[in-house]
Amino acid sequence: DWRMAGHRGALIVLEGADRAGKSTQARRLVEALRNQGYQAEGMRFPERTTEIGRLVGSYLEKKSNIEDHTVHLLFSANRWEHVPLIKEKLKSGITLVVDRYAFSGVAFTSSKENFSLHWCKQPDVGLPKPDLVVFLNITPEEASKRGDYGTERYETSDFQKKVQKRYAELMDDKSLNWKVVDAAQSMEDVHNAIKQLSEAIITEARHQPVGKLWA
Ligand code: Z5A
Ligand code: MG
Repeated sequence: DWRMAGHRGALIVLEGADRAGKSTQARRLVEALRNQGYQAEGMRFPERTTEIGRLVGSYLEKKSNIEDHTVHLLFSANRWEHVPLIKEKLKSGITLVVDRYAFSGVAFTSSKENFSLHWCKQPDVGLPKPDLVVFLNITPEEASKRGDYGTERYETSDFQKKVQKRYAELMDDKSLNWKVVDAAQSMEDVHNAIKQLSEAIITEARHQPVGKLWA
C-alpha cells in the first residue's frame, strides 16, 4: 500500500510549555497513525535511559548539579546520540513522533541568566530537521489547572514564563514548519488537530530529503 512503499517517514515534533499535553498527545498520535495503517513510533527527549540521559535525568531530579553550559551540551548530546537511529527509522518509512527536541533545549537554557538564543542553538545545528513542529499553546493559568508544578528543576512559574517568551522567538523562524495548536481544548480536539496536520505532512515529506536544523 502507498503508506509503506519505499518512502521515508516524517519527523514530527511536539513542543510546548509544561503540562501542555505533549506526552499525552504524542502517545495518542502514534496510536492513531498506526490505526490508519502508517508505520509510526514515539521518541522523547530527554531520553533518560542512555548514559548521557541518566546524567541529565539526575540533574533534572536535583540529585546532581551540573554547570549550566555543560548540561546544555549534554541535552544536545542526548539528541545527537539518537541521530543514527532517527535517520534509520525515517529511511525505513517510519514516522517519528518526538516529545520535545532542540527547541526545548534552547528555550530552557536561554531562559537562564547570560545565555543568548544564538549560543544555545549552536550545538543542535545540523540535527535532522523536523518536517512539522506542533506548538501546544496554553496559558500558565490553564496549565496550572492541570496540577501543581512538580519538584523537578525548572518547574517554577517565573522560569516557565521566560521559557514561553523564548519559544515565541524560536517560532519567528519561518524556515521551520511551526503549527500552533490551542492546547486548552479537550484532549480529543487537540488530538484531531494534530492528527490532521500530521497526515498532511507525512504525504508531503515522503518525496523530500530530510533537512538539517538551523543549517
Ligand atoms: N529540557 C531541557 O532543559 N533541555 C532539553 O534539551 C530538553 C528538555 C529536551 C523534562 O521534560 C525537562 O527537561 C523539562 C524541559 C527540560 N523541564 N521542565 N519543566 P519532560 O518532558 O520530562 O517533562 P514532563 O514531566 O513530561 O512534563 P511536560 O512535558 O511538561 O508535560 P506534558 O507532556 O506537556 O503534558 P502531559 O503529561 O501530557 O499532561 C499533563 C497533565 O495534563 C496530565 O495530567 C494530563 O492528563 C492532563 N492533560 C493533557 N491534555 C489535557 C487536555 N487537553 N485537557 C485537560 N487535561 C489535559
Ligand atoms: Mg511530557
